[in-house]
Amino acid sequence: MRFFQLSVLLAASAGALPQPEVGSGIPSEAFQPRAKQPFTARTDDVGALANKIIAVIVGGAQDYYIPNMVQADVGDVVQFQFSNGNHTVTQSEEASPCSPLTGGVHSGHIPYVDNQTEVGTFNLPVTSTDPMFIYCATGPHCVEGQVMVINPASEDQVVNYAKTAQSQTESIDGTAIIGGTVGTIPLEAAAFVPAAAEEEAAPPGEDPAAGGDAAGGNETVVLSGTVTETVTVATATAAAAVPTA
Ligand SMILES: *[C@@H]1O[C@H](CO)[C@@H](O)[C@H](O)[C@H]1NC(C)=O
Ligand SMILES: *[C@@H]1O[C@H](CO)[C@@H](O)[C@H](O)[C@H]1NC(C)=O
Ligand SMILES: *[C@@H]1O[C@H](CO)[C@@H](O)[C@H](O)[C@H]1NC(C)=O
Ligand SMILES: [Cu+2]
Repeated sequence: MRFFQLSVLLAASAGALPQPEVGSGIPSEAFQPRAKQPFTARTDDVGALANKIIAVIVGGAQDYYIPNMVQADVGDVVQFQFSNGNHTVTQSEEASPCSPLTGGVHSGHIPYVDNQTEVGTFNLPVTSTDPMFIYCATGPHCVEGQVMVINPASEDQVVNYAKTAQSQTESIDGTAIIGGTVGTIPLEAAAFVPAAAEEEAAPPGEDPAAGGDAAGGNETVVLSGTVTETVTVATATAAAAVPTA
């Protein structure tokens, strides 16, 4: 009786195992990889391989990028969050700040004005660890030093790029949006606090005094003063473009 039960058990478990089809001619070794546990080994590496979202603040009380250098791995996304003013993320050559690189990244002009509850973003997927040189193509901002570097080879490279920018006599705008995705996030989710709302008298969202004439000339300075006018249009554009974010 006992022997009988044991035999039934053995037969049942043998039936549950994967059985090579004898008739198919596949050797039994072909089934060995199935017995391994691939998940154990991979768990350790997941942390190191995980992609990051790296926030960079654009504009605000001052016309700068914060931070102005980031280290990003391939697969990371640099999320530019646009604070006060009207700024861009535009790629240049290292030796030619303030001029768009042909085929390089460009976000278009993205504003933030007082009381805005949504923040415009530009999500830039990082596809290379080579240094990427970025400037703001609005008015004289680049010439005034609104530049940054993704994956700089050194801190000096960032300083030198900024100095080269400040020696330019003009800043050239980008054209089509390329290299990233325009979107919005709620202000509460942003990595910045907007500059205090300005009084009626002053043009909101921009500091006219900051315009200075460092090397910009008059045309560019006028552009930075226009920020107030087209608020509604640009906000609608950003909202409509929300696709993934
Ligand atoms: C922002 O809100 C304040 C307080 O309600 C108001 O005085 C100001 O005009 C608003 N600014 C804009 C640009 O809507
Ligand atoms: C800007 O224009 C004003 C008025 O025409 C002039 O006085 C000033 O010198 C100009 N500044 C520059 C940097 O060209
Ligand atoms: C932002 O600046 C660009 C270039 O100066 C200008 O064409 C655009 O109208 C501005 N947008 C807003 C909302 O001020
Ligand atoms: Cu700017």
